[in-house]
Amino acid sequence: MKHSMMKLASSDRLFVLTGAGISAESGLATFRGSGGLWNGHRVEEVATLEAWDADPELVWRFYSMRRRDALAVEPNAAHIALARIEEKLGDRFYLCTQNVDDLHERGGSRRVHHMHGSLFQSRCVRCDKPFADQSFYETAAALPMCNNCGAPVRPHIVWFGEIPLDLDSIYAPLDRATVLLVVGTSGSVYPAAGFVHIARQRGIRTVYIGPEEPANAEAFSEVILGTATEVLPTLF
Ligand code: BJW
Ligand code: ZN
Repeated sequence: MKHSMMKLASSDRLFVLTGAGISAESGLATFRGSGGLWNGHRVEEVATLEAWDADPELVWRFYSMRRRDALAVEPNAAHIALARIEEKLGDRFYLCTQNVDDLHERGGSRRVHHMHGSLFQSRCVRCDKPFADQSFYETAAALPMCNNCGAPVRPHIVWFGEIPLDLDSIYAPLDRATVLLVVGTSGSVYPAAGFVHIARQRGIRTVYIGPEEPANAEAFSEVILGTATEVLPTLF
């Protein structure tokens, strides 16, 4: 379906799911497709517990690079548009992102659920409590250890095979939403890729925005082909 104006009723509740595509126009690489490689590694090779166990230095170099990249870019018009919609809708708006960057927050969003973790937090593998961390760990000698117990500190990121953060707090607003808006995600990583199926079963409007059809396109009631910054500021 081609571009259609999104109209919300005052009683609507909007659930927004974003993916790497919303940060693409800020200059951050997406995971899949062109530019989706890092030093010849696929994301599946650096974003797993197996990778961490085998080579924590490689994993920390990857996430240190991701921190550097995120620190060097700015939120774009799509992040800012979502912050404006939150301002208008208040608690009838819920933002869930798969992204670990902080561009939604820097774009003005107040409440953001980072289901796959946060780039600027780390946690001790034993104490398990996340803490703010903007450091780079790029050599074996520099790998961080817990001040408390001496165990290794890892990125506060949800890797393949790990359970996304606080899923219960996602499903409640998803079950109450009257519109699901999904932006810039390939629809290939679960459980996020299944949110549209849950919404569709309840018969609500499900809208996708991105330059190409996602893997789960057939589940959406509307697919708007365009980039996040082209389309999001024109909605509502
Ligand atoms: C633009 C644009 C522009 C470009 N504007 N758009 C078989 C079947 C089903 C499931 C599984 C399975 N085998 C394994 C699983 C489970 C697995 C999974 O889904 N694997 C698939 C690969 C098959 N999932 C998990 O392991 C998850 N955990 C889990 O399932 O636990 C079990 C459980 C769950 C629930 C209940 C009970 C039990 C955990 C997944 C963790 C994902 N982690 C990563 C890396 C860590 C974060 C990081 O380092 O940043 O998260 S993987 C990576 O993919 C990252 C992303 O958040 C995630 C999604 O990627 P995204 O955002 O979709 O990016 P791309 O690159 O794929 O797409 C970009 C899109 O943008 C494209 O479509 C472009 O067109 C578009 N675009 N420019 C708008 N300007
Ligand atoms: Zn510890």
